[in-house]
Amino acid sequence: MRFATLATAVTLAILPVLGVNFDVSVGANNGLIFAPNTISGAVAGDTITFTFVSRIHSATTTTFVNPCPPPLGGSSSSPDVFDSGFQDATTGSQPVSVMNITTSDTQFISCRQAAGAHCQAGMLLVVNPTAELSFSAFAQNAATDPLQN
Ligand SMILES: *[C@@H]1O[C@H](CO)[C@@H](O)[C@H](O)[C@H]1NC(C)=O
Ligand SMILES: [Cu+2]
Repeated sequence: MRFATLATAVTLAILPVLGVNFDVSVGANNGLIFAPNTISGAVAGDTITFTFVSRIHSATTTTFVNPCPPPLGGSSSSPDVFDSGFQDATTGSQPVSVMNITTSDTQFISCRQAAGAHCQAGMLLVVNPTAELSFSAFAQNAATDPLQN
């Protein structure tokens, strides 16, 4: 018993602190969507695992004000940016891309496919939304953001 307790204590001591993973389906039901389209409670050390399930999409960090095309802005206080690149789910595989969360600030993600047309159509994700920095406000900005040429 004593040995078992000691072994447990040692095992716990050497385990790294594990973050939480959030799973996001990209292009669920063949739609121009991230599902879910908001994530709350994400903190540094957490991850988002994007699984691309239809068409060809990206998950790309962007800004609240100019969501499309994504300027790879990250969050205002974090220089970290993330871009999955274009992931092709049309050939039978479902590519996976993992984003490391490095801040608990609000972060904005969109798909940059079709010169930002997917983004304009609402293919958007907000991490840690607030009352002001909400999904609907972000989507409103996206809908009127000019397309990339
Ligand atoms: C995320 O963190 C892991 C572990 O530190 C690292 O290996 C990986 O390259 C990071 N991924 C990105 C996209 O930065
Ligand atoms: Cu897309």
